[in-house]
Amino acid sequence: MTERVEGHGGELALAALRAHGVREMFTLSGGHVFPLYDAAHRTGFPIYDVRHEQSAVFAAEAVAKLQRRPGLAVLTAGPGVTNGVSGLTSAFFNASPVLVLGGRAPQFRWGSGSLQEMDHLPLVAPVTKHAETVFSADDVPRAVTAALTAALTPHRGPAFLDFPLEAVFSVGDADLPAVTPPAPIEADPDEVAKAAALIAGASRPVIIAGSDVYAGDAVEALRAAAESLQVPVFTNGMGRGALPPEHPLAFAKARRVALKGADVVVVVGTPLDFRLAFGDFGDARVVHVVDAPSQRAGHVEPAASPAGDLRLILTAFAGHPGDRADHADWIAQLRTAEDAAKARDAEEMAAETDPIRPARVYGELRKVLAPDAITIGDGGDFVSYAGKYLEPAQPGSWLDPGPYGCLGTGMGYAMGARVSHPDRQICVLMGDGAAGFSLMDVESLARQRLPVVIVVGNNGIWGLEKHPMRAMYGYDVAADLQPGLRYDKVVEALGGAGETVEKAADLGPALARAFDAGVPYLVNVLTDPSDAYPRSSNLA
Ligand SMILES: Cc1ncc(C[n+]2csc(CCOP(=O)(O)OP(=O)(O)O)c2C)c(N)n1
Ligand SMILES: [Mg+2]
Repeated sequence: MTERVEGHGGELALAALRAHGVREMFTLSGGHVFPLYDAAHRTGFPIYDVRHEQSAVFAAEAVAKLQRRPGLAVLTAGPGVTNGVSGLTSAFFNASPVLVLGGRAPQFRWGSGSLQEMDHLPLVAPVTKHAETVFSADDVPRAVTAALTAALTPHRGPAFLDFPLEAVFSVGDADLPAVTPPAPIEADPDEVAKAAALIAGASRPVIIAGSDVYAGDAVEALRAAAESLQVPVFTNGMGRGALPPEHPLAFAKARRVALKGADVVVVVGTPLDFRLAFGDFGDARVVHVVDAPSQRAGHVEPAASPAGDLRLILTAFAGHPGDRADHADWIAQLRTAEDAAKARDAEEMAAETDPIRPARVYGELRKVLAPDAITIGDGGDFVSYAGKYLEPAQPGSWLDPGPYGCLGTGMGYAMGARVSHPDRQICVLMGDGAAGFSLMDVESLARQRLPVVIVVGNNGIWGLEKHPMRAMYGYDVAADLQPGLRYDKVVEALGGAGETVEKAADLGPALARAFDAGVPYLVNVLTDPSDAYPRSSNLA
């Protein structure tokens, strides 16, 4: 039965949003979107506001990533929307179902030079799955439903609507469209069987599982497939923690050995991009499992590439009816490499150096992080180390910016994470450079009583740029920041608290205070600027 709704454009939008399970909005004030606030305010729909629109979109993205439901940002016309474009683009790269609702200058005098008059669609269309201007209030529920359906349909991604002033302020009525979850895409069964046979028959197979495994609620199916076919599993993005670290098939450190030795590499739910050597694993054959045909890589010729609902595909892998080659020696070989790397890491994480090296920060952090803690990385080298030394114990508890690599996600992701999980530890790992993009939003967190812990790896430089530039040119420019800057004092001034740590022995107590503080708390760790994360390609 369809429900009839009436009211102004804001009320009509909210009715459709609620029907899809949207439970809050992130925004920065602007008159063009007042009706959306009015509808929210009068019905107790939570509004969280920020100091820069990028944080609103990143917060919405964190909700979408963590909770696997749509996240909503409401941005005012013109500059509000343009400030949100990097967030939208990140959501597009990450396949996050984010909806941005934008204000828009009035249609009836379009072209006369109204305040903030610009056509947003050409800007956002390339980075959204659905972008539309909604010209009448009556049309709002249909448009919201269409946008959210597009966002939630694999391959997922952001959607954008804008409302001309007179459309959102005027009153209309409409039927609330029924909410129908997207039907699972069924992969070609022959392709699935071919892939399963390749993996089962391989001598040295490896699985690399990425964000879409979590987004597609296929974590259990991944585990079943890995166990049934006895394949070691590596993860990236939101896939991290998909197998608990103590699982006999869970690997993290032996990746290089695994990819060098593998004869079949199975990449599930993540693109064959720069993070995975563009899908070039030497002589190994590649199986690319994707959640929609659009995600098949055009630059690689995989041996098989089933495209469809990941849960169904992985479940079919688990039920592969044929024989399985014995992988015990291969798994044991990787376990040896994994254990050796872990022992090296443990030494680095305990090292007593002056100045502190990033590894030690993570060594201390591991002692205080709960298994369900949510860790967020925003920065260069400091975050690469976080990826190396932190082992998420649960899927959906690690937020990195994804392949778009946009600095500035920190406080927005933190806000979305805190709103999603009021009772879990939220810890942002930030470079001092990255801090400059979003630290002002500590004010938003403090004012709205959203405590989080921020650990800054303060090396006084844009490390991930300075070191490579020196290596390339023998000098560097535009890569220095003020050494020893008191980012903790900034947070204090904004309503939080914090402290600076210079000695490794002081890290543990400082982190303990941070997680007990009940306000945004920044631990400003002065780290060794000469320390550079070892990487083969340094362009970022
Ligand atoms: C919005 C944006 N601007 C610039 C870059 C390029 N970039 C990548 S890493 C990096 C340095 C980050 O420095 P910092 O946050 O201090 O971390 P560090 O490498 O020093 O640990 C820069 C500038 C980017 N990825 N995103
Ligand atoms: Mg730095």
